[in-house]
Amino acid sequence: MDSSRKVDLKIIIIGSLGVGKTSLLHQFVHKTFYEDYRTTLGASILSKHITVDNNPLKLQIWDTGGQERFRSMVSTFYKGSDGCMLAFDVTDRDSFESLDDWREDFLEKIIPTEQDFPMVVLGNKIDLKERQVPKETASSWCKEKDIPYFEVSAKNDINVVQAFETLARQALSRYQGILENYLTDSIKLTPDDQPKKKCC
Ligand SMILES: Nc1nc2c(ncn2[C@@H]2O[C@H](COP(=O)(O)OP(=O)(O)OP(=O)(O)O)[C@@H](O)[C@H]2O)c(=O)[nH]1
Ligand SMILES: [Mg+2]
Repeated sequence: MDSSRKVDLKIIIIGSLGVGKTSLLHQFVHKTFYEDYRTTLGASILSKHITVDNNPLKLQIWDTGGQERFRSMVSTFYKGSDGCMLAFDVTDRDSFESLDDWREDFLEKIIPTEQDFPMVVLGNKIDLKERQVPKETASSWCKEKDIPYFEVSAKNDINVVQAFETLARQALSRYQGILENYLTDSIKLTPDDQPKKKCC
């Protein structure tokens, strides 16, 4: 691929209320963290330019609100995603238990459904002591589904960049695969395959 051409990738972050989705994105994009909580109403978009394996990328990152009342609205934003971050809070067992629903809902709504769609799981707030989800429990859930798992802290900036880069790498590789298939299909339409026009 031409390394000078910037690829645009749409990344979406989903997960239950208050798990730290907005904080993770702000830490990644602006290197800032706020203790106060302002819930995300619907969705908002941030962007960041990064380079992964010498490939310049523009990430368009969609932050979504975890409130139940936005659930159906949020799912309309899944379309066209190149990668998905599933976030939960390691101090909130319910947020981990609802990961299955978030994942299923996402895979159901992207068309066509791809079981190996680029995804990462983030277990956030590992800086807190009141853990309810052991690392082993989360990583075995992820292993079963073949999804990379990261224990992160938006507050202390632990593993946040690594998680984004892993997802971007997966999303880029899928994107390149789609592009290659598209080009191969175009090449198949050589003049020999065209119906010959009869000369009059
Ligand atoms: N200690 C600690 N607190 C965090 C961390 N990440 C987020 N928080 C706090 O958790 C609260 C919720 O964070 P948000 O980033 O707004 O959560 P959200 O998932 O975007 O919430 P919704 O938009 O309502 O779905 C805020 O008070 C944050 O300061 C973290 O890594 N450690
Ligand atoms: Mg938010």
